[in-house]
Amino acid sequence: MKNMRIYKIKNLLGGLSLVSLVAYGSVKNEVHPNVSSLRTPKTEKLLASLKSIPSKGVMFGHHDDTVYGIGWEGEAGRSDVKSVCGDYPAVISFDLGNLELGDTANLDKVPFSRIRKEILNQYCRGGMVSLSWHLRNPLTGGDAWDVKDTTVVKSILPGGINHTKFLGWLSRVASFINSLQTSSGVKVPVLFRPWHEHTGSWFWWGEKLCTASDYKQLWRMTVETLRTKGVDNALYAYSTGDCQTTAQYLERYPGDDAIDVLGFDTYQFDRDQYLSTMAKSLAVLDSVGKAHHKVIAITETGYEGIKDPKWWTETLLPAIGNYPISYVLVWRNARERVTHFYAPYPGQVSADDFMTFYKNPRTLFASDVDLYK
Ligand code: BMA
Repeated sequence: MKNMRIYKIKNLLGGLSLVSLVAYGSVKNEVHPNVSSLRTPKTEKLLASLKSIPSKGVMFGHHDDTVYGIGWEGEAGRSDVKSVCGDYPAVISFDLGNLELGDTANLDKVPFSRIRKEILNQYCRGGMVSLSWHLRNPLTGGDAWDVKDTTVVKSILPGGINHTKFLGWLSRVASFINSLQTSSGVKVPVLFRPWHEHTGSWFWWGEKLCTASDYKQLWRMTVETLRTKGVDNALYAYSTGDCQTTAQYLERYPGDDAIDVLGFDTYQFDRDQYLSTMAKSLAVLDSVGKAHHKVIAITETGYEGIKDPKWWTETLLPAIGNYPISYVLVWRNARERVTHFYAPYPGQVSADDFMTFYKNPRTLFASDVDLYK
């Protein structure tokens, strides 16, 4: 039922499972041996809420939802999803790409000041924000998709020629996440999802671009550095591309002490292929999630241009089935690339079906959740 608020009554400070993160480099370090100092109470509440969400339903998410859409940009309060169903997504994601350079806007030309404001707005709605990071290539100066050189990850690890430079990049990320505060000084929790789709080889941190050990070290260095810089309002998501087996899923997993949410990214190109990939990937994700006691999510998905009028109820919902995923997030409605959209807008062929999807008691939007109470 829509507009049903979800209240959390758990003792959210109990049962912390996080242990201190061990070394990422050659020297063993222990960061914050006192686990309760790693995350703020609100961040712990978010994690507890994410764990309990699957008993209520699946949160719907959309990338860049409130910053632009089809035929508009930057209007306060606007959202293509809201224009269609009257409610905001329960999860909104934004990208930090180019923040590392000290730029004022991200790689998709969204000002970071606006992103900060929208993160606060989503927090006030009781919803969640996830942050991806399509960062530049620190060795070549190219973008995240510059995969010409296979030594990039090595170059930013301890001892590498770009290690110091990369720590500076992480400092900017830390400052941004630390700056997410309400007017009363409460730090706003976010789900940070860097180094995604690493089972493919289209980003410089991808499978064929670094060893499993280097990739794990990259993750641990990232989490440990952010924690050292005072980031206590982040949860961390590990998201592969499609995955066929548990072994493949876990090959580069940095460890339970570094990760809070497990997910994967997969898109529809062909419907049959999508349904079978979703079935395999969800079965793997579900079993790894249970074995590692982690929240699971479909961290990115969608059908570019949503050419199927019934995609939401006849493809996406059946694909998710009864798996206990906390959220499913579709990618952005680009205002600068005509067919590059993944959520409906008024008049789009799947808009009516999206309303049916919205009304389904299992789908949760912003007004259905209150993740920090
Ligand atoms: C990709 C596309 C790009 C975009 C990038 C980062 O999937 O949407 O146009 O720049 O994500 O948001």
